[in-house]
Amino acid sequence: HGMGNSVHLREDSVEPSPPAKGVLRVYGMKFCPYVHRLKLVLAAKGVKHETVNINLKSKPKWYFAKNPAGKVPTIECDGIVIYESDITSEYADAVYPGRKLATTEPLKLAKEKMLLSHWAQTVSNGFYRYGYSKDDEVKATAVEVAKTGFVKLAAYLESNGSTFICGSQPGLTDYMLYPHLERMNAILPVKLSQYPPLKAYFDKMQGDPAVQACRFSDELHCEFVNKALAGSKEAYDIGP
Ligand code: GSH
Repeated sequence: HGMGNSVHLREDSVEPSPPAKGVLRVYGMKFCPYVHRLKLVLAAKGVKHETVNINLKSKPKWYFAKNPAGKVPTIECDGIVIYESDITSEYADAVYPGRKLATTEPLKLAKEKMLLSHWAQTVSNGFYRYGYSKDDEVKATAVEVAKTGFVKLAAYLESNGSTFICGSQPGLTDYMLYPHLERMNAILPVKLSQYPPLKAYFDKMQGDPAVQACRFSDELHCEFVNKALAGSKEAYDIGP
C-alpha cells in the first residue's frame, strides 16, 4: 500500500540503521493525513522511497532525535532530516525529478495558501473534533463548522474554473487538501456528494493514480479512528 505496510515501531524498538546512500526514507504512520500529503506528492512524482512507520502511542526515544516534536512525517536522505508535511512536500517537489506540482504564478499561489490556511480550521473541527470526541454537543458544533468549510471550498472551486485547484492536473495544493477530504467524507455524517462542486472535484481526485495508490476505504478510516479513540496501540497496524 502507498502509505506503507510495515509494523509501526514502538518504544522498545531498535533504531533502524540510516537509509542507504541516495535512498529517501519517510517516517510515517499509515493513517496520518499529514503523511498522506507527502505520500501523494511522492506518488505523483514517481519518487521511490522506503517507509519506517512509528507507533505514535508508544514512540521510540530515538525518533525524537530526528523530530523533536515526535510527529510524523519526517524524511531522511543522505544525512538530511526534514519534517512537517508542507515543508517536506515542497522540498520533495523541488529536488526530485518528475512533474512539478507547486503553483508558480504568485497570485494564484497566494490564493491557494489562503484557502489552505482557512481550511485548517474546518479540518480541526470536522475531522479531529468530530472523530475524536465522545461529546454530542462538540460533535454537532464540529459538523456545523465543517458544513461552512464545505460551502466555502465549493465556492472556491466554482470560481476557480479549472478541474483541480492547481489547474488541469492535481498539484501541490490539491494534495495538501485531499487527505482531510477523504477522512471527513468517511467520518462525518455530512457528505461531499451533498455539495455538487465538491462531489465533482472529489470524484476527479479519486481518479488520480497517486490518490488511488494511497486510498483507504471509508470503513477502514472509521475503524482506525474508533480504535485510536479507544487508546489502542494496535490501531496503527490494521488494514492492508
Ligand atoms: N504540522 C504537522 C505536519 O503538518 O506535518 C502535523 C503532523 C501531525 O500532527 N501528525 C500526527 C502526529 O504525529 C499524526 S496524524 N501526532 C503525534 C503527536 O502529536 O504526538
